[in-house]
Amino acid sequence: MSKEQDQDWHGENELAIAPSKPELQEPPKYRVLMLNDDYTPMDFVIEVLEGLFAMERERATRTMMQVHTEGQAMCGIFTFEIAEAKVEQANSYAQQHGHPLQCTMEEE
Ligand code: TYC
Repeated sequence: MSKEQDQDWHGENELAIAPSKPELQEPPKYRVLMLNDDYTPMDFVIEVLEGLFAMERERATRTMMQVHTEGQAMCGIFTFEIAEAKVEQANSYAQQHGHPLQCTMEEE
């Protein structure tokens, strides 16, 4: 028991108040971002957004165009482990196909 919790308990003959249950914290969330480059074909980017980020063709196309014109766009929000896995899968899939496409992640 921590010092703070212990101080909630009083000696005999005093009202004893049980320490409240520690509240569960939401796990932190991470944004996966896709970055622009000059070489990855647009169709390949759309394929990655559909296959790895479960986007419909229309949304994948809009997201790809946002990356192309603004430099980056968000692909999704995930827990740390899922975001890390998506970034790794996107980057290695692009590398296997000889494209410089890069995803990165940041805390929300
Ligand atoms: N800029 C690339 C091109 O003109 C297309 C592109 C879009 C590349 C999005 C990467 O994440 C990206 N072929």
